[in-house]
Amino acid sequence: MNQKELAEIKQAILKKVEEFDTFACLVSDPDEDAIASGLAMEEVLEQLGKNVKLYTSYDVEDYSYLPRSEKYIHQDIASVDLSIFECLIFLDCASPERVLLPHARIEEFKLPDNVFVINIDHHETKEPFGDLNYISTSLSSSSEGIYDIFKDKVKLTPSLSTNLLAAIIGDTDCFKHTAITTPKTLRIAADLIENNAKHKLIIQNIFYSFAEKVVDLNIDAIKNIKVKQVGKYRYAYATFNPKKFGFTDVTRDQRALTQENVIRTIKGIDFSIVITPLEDGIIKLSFRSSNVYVRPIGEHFGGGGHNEAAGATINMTEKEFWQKLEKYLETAELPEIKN
Ligand SMILES: [Mn+2]
Repeated sequence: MNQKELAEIKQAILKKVEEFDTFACLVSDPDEDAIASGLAMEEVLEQLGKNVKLYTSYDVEDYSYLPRSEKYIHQDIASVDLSIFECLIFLDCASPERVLLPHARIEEFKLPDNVFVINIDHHETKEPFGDLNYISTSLSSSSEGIYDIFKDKVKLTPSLSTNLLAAIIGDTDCFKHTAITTPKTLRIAADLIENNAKHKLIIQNIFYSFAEKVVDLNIDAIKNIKVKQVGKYRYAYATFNPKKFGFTDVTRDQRALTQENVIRTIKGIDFSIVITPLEDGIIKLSFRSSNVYVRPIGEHFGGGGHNEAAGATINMTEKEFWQKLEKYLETAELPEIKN
């Protein structure tokens, strides 16, 4: 979407938000952007005098440092009656089933009729699912979308500023993802810090607060990193074993030590892959670019995301996945990253 379209959608969203009274905010599976954007959106609506409920299908205990984190209702969204709300606001979701638990994502998630859907996101999407979609891949985060739309309508309280900034720092990996860290993103961050966002609290909690068990989980994955060449592409990969360490799943933040700080640093690779086998034969895939875009790989496995960070949830064995990947890479043409 271009700037003119976004400006029009912004006005349309503001009008609809004014019109409705009851809202549910729904967020993607946990990362700083999803969780903190949900909290920011909830506060925006509360400041505007609306009735709002904020849901997550996941345990978000790791995000309890975020202001107002107690606002989350932890309930499997597949079991929430969404038809009682006038308006649903989806945050950070490339598709509606992103709000569900991984095993429920394989099937389509049907939204109730007669409920208005607003979608604020920054993932590449072929067919946006909302009635109004504020989506741009040039946004650092969904949080930046909330800031764009509502900044002039609400007060940037310390809690709102902190949540908006946590989401931006999370998704840019502290401004290291150059493709999404624009001058505008940096200006917004400056504005949020000027408005008393708790910068140190955010940095401490995102980057320097891993539980020992999470470090052990990462050490295990790091020990198994391998590098392989298939066709034109050289990639590094690792497998997480959540079960071995008493986890049922591994969040993006929990994977970060391996994914952002070790595997991605290997010189001469085009991209990296981290896989996480879950229960019931489900595997979560996560791809990160070094030299080529990985979104096409995510899409090949039924997922998607960003050009430089993509993922998918699949129902196949590890062996089947690696075979299918190699077959794909033998003839794949992945665009090079130019910036
Ligand atoms: Mn995001």
